[in-house]
Amino acid sequence: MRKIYLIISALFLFTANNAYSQETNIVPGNLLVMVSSDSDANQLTKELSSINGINTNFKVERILSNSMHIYLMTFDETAINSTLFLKAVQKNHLVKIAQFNHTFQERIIPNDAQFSVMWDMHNTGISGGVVDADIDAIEAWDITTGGLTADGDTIVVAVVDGGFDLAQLDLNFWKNYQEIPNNGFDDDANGFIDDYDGWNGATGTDNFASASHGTHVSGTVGARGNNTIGVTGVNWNVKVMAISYGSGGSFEANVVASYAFAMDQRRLYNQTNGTKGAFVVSTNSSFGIDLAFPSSYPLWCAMYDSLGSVGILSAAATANANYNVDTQGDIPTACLSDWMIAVTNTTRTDAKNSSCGFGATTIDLGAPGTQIMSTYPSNSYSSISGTSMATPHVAGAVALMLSLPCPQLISDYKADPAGIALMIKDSLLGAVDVIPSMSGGITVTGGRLNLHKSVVAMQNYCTTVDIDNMIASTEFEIQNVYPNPATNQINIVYNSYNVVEISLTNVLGQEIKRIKGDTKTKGIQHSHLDISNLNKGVYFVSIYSANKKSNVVKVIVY
Ligand SMILES: [Ca+2]
Ligand SMILES: [Ca+2]
Ligand SMILES: [Ca+2]
Ligand SMILES: [Ca+2]
Repeated sequence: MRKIYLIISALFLFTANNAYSQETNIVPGNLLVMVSSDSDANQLTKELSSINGINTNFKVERILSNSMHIYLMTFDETAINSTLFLKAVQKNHLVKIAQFNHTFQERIIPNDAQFSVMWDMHNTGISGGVVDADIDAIEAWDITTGGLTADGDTIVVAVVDGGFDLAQLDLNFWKNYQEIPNNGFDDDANGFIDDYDGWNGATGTDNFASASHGTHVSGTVGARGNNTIGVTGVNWNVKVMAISYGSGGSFEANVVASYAFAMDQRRLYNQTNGTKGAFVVSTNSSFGIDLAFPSSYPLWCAMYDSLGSVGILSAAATANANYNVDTQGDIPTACLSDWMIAVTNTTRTDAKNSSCGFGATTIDLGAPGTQIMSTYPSNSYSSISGTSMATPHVAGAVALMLSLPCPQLISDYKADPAGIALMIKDSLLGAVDVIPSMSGGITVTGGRLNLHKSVVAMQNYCTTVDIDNMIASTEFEIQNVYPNPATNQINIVYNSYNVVEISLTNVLGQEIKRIKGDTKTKGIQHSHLDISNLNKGVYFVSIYSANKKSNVVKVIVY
């Protein structure tokens, strides 16, 4: 029995450390605490001078604001787990707000030579632009600039396009190191012979024409950031998997073959726990057919569900013509797949480009796509326009969101690739900046991509995981939420003898629902919450009584 208890304790501690592990800038033994009145600070140190018999050495270090009753307080971080202690302080009745003390640096602008004209990332008003009509990339890069996942996976975006200049020095292409190139043999037994540099769905080789369009799109997703040369990708350190549907105009058959390569690589990665294949998290598609309807393209549209089933989202460019895709059609952006994100084109003034598609039910959001500076063949750079240029901002954003050092996010994604992919999409769409040019029937969200808010939504996912259970509390606590994942209704089991309210929030911290709980007698209570009208994604349940808040439990709605 004792052995089991020890194992459970170890698991809880592991979770506790994970929950804040993405915060590398915590000052050890420091807390910032806001209390209700001045006398409360000393009272607080008395009440929490020991926890479970451990001497915390909790002290007031100095007053930070007299008028707001905010204190810098210290504790012995060698004696008690910092996360546990913070939770205990947060739960104390005298405390309004408590948090860790953090170090910070000056915000860094990347040193890439062309960055000053990259209004899409950071709009300073250059060339008639509007200040901050951008994706807030600088702010996002304060949190993460890319790199491996928390579990050490190399993150890959599959760019399906005509051709690529694989030798562009500012680009960072995926290679299949399990495959020996040009020996006529499928060395890694993944079903593709000599697929070393990527895949050409038209020729069945890994040879590509060097084309400006695919080279430009690849740079927006993931040009090497802060390397002094050229441009800065949305993600500074991500692998671009080059996939070609053939040069120039092509055939739908080649599109299907191209997507199948990305899907097979990710499926193999999932099946082999990362020893083979590739961790493709998004495709990018900057091509399509104007004024076409999904009914004639069932296989093409079905590819997005197939990609989604293994955990891959697909960012797709809508038409470069000003018409309503809802009624007049477009392939692929009228396809109905939940895993496809349809993108239209905004300008440096946050206007809608005058030549791009729209649709209140089909086109999810806008992203910068007008006069976008990115990589060109032969180590050159060029500014061009189109929905093609908007879409890779979204594909790069998905990859950046997954680069957060958040073990919980990655383990959840690996356990449920399709479900967490949808959560990531919902988080990105929920994080847009709502702007007039994208509202009023133009897009589903009414907004333009915001990279910073998208990354913050993922951080919220990480930090809101349930760690409160570790503090022994028999008075006021959610004990179970079931079923989980859920689709129509959740049942909440909690312990309280006061009238409570049950609150449901999304990953952005916005409250979606609040209902009165069924509290009759002291002890265990059961309440139901209707969730049938919610979007798929991740939500958090907590209960309130007067000013007390319970632990938080994560629920997946599918
Ligand atoms: Ca900005
Ligand atoms: Ca192979
Ligand atoms: Ca080979
Ligand atoms: Ca660069």
